[in-house]
Amino acid sequence: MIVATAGHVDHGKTTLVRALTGEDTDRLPEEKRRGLSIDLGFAYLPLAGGAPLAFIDVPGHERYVRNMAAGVHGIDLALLVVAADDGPMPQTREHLAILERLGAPQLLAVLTKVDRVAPDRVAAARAEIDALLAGGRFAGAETIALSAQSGEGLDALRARLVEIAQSVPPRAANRRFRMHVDRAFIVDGQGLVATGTVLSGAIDIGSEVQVLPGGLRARVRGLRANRAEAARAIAGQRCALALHGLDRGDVERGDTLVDSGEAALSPRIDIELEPLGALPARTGTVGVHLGTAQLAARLSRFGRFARLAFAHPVSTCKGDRLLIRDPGSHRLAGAGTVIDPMPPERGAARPQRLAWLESIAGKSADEAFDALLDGEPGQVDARWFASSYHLPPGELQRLEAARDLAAFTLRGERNLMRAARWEALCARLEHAVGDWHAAHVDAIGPRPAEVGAPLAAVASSLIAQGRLVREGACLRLPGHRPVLSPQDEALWRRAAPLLASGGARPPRVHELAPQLEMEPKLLAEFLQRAARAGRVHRVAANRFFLPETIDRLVGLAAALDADSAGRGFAAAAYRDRSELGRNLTIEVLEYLDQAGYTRRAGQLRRLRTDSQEEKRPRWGARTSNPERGV
Ligand SMILES: Nc1nc2c(ncn2[C@@H]2O[C@H](COP(=O)(O)OP(=O)(O)OP(=O)(O)O)[C@@H](O)[C@H]2O)c(=O)[nH]1
Ligand SMILES: [Mg+2]
Repeated sequence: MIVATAGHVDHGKTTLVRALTGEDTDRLPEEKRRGLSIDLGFAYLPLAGGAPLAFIDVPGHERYVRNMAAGVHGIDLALLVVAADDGPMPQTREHLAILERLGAPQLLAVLTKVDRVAPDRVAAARAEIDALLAGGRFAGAETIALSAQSGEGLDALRARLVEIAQSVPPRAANRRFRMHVDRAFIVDGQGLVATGTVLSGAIDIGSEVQVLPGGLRARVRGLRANRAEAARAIAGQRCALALHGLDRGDVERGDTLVDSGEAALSPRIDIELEPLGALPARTGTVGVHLGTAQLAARLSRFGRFARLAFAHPVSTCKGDRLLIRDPGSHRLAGAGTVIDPMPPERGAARPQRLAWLESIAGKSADEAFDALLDGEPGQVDARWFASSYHLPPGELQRLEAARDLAAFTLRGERNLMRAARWEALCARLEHAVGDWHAAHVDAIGPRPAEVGAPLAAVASSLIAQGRLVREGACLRLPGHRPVLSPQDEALWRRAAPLLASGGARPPRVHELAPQLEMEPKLLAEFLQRAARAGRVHRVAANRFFLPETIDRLVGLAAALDADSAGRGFAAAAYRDRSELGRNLTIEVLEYLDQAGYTRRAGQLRRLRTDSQEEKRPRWGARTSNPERGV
C-alpha cells in the first residue's frame, strides 16, 4: 500500500513518518537547515508477512504545493496531518482539495501534537477536521489523535494502517505498464535511475521502456520494488528502474515511463472539466498538473468538456485525473478527467463531437467500447482505443472476440463496427447502386458520391466480396451491363471497326463523321453515350479510344517504367516507343495520368502501383484521384 502525507507546513508530517518508519525523509541540506520539507521524501515500514507500507512524505509549504501534487497521484491512502494546536490551516484545505480531485481512494485524518494541548482542544480540533471534511469526498473519514513526540496514539495508527493495507483492492490487471517519474538520479555503477509509483501493469528486468513524451527507449537493467531488489514491479508498488544507456537529463520528473508498446501521445487532450475557482470563461492560459508534470496549456471550454492544448505532446490515458491552476495566483481553478488522450485537431466544439465525448465519459474500457459501437458514427478506431486505455493486445482481442464485429480500414487505420450495422451499410450501398442502374440503364454505374457512399471502406469491402465492381471511377453491380438504344447499337456496329482500324491512332470525330455519313456534332453526342456505357474512352475532346487500345497504351507505359529502373519515363520516350506523334502523345499521357494509370512527377511518369489491390479499370475513364477513391 502506498500512503502519502498531506497537510499544512510544520504540522508534523515528516516527524510522523519518522515515528512510524524510523526514517528521516528530509534529506536535502536545505531541508535540514530550514527545518522544512521541500521535496518529496520516501520511507518504508516493513510489515510481517506482507508487502511493506510505502510512505510518500510531501512538503506543506505553499511554495512547494506542486511537489505535493506530484507526490499524491497513484496512492492508496492519504494521511491528512493536522496539528492539534493550529487546527486546519490554508494548506490543509488546499491539500485536501487536491486529494479530492486527484482521486486518492481513501483518507485518514491524523491529529498530531496532542501532547501540546489540553484534552478539550483535542475534541475541538477533531470537530474542526470533521467540519472540514464534511460535504467532500472524504466526509465522515476517521481521525486518529496522536503525539509523535510521546508516542501516544501511534500504535492505534499503525494498527489501522495494517488493517487498511489488507483491504486495499488489487489494481486493475488489464492495463499495460505505466509510471510517472517523480525522481531521476545517477547511481554509481548503475547509471540513471528513475523512480515512481507503478500506476498500472508490471515491468521486469530486461524489458524495454519508453520515456514519454520524448520517446527515448531503454532497457531495464536493475529494479527495485518498494525499495527491495526484485525481478518485477507491479501496479501499486513504488518502483526504481535503472535504465541502461540513458544519462543525466534523459529522464526527469514529469516524464512518463511506459512499456515498449504504442502509447497515447498528443499535444492536445479532451477532458471533462470540474470548475473550482477562477477559470477562463471560454479560453485562456492555465497551469496543469498532469501526473508528475507541471505544464502550461491553453484551455478551451465546451460546456461540461474542455480541450487542453500544450506546446509539446503529452502522454495521458483515458480516466487520468489532472489539476488546473490559475497561472497568476497559482490557485486551484479546476480539475479534469481525460476523456480523449488523442483528439482530432478540428471540430472540438461540434455537437457530434461533444455527444461522442459524453457517450464515453466516466466509462470503463468495456463500457466505452460498447457505447462507441452503439453510438454515432458507430465505428471504433482500434489503435486509438487500445492506446487511449493503454490496453495490452490481448485485451482488445478479448473485447473483439466477445462481440460480432466487422473490421475495415479507414484513413489507414483498422476500425471496428458491429457486424449487423456494417452489413446494413453494405446493403444500403448495394441497393443504391441497383436503383441507380435502374434509372440509368445506358450508363456503367454511379460515381460513389452519386449514391452517397457512406465510407470508402464500404465500397471497398463490397468490391472485395465481389458484390460490386469498380469500373474506373464508377461502381456497378456485377451483373449490370449498360445498354444502348437499338439505333445506337446499330451505329456502334458500324463505328467500332473504324475505330479499331486506326490502332493506337483512332480517327478523330471529324475524320470519322464523313465515313459514317453523319453530322460531327451528332456523332460526338453518340460517342459520349458510348463512353458512358464504357464502349470507348474519351481521351480528348475529339478523340475516343477503344478499351483494348487503352490497354495497349498502358502496357507501353508499363514497359517503359520497367526499363527505367525506378526513375520513370519521359514523354519523349513514350512518343518514340508509341510513334503517336508529339501532340497525341501528350493527350494520351495526360489521359493516363487523369485516369489513374500513371503518376506524373516533374517531367517523368511512373506507373501507379499503390492501387494494385483495386481492380485495374477496364471500362470508363477513371477521373477521380484513386487515392481519394470512393
Ligand atoms: N510536541 C510535538 N511536536 C511535534 C510533533 N510532531 C512534530 N512536531 C514538531 O513540529 C515541527 C514540524 O514538524 P515536521 O515533521 O517537520 O513538520 P512537517 O509537516 O513535515 O513540515 P513541512 O514538511 O515543512 O510541511 C518539528 O519541530 C517537530 O519536532 C508532536 O507530535 N508533538
Ligand atoms: Mg515535512
